Amino acid sequence: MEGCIFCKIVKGEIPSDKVYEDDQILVFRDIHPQAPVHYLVIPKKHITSISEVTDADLELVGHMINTAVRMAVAAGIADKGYRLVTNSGMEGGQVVDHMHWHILGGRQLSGELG
Ligand code: DGP
Repeated sequence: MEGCIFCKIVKGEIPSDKVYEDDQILVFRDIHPQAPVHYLVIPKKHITSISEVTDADLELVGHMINTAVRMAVAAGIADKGYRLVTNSGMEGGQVVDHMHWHILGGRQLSGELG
């Protein structure tokens, strides 16, 4: 989508520190990490937020979650525990309007996003 930062990352117009990529999704390091491991999982297709997901996207969302779990294992944070969270809308704390799942771990998390 025009003007979307994460669509620009998908297209390679903005650089990112990629951790995983396939034809449907991209995983990269958050630019402002809130934990020792802080990755973002995004669909290549522009979906504004989890609230905009349709039945046609359910397989894609499942693939994102499944990949996030695999990334947590690969990052070595799965045994001690981690958080997988997506913010939706202004009061949900969503700043970038392209659906993304945060993978956070590597320290004790508490509170809201920890
Ligand atoms: P949220 O508040 O859930 O919309 O989180 C947006 C996250 O995106 C925030 O943790 C910072 C991250 N972010 C914003 N712009 C960029 C960028 O250009 N590159 C990377 N790697 N992360 C970004």
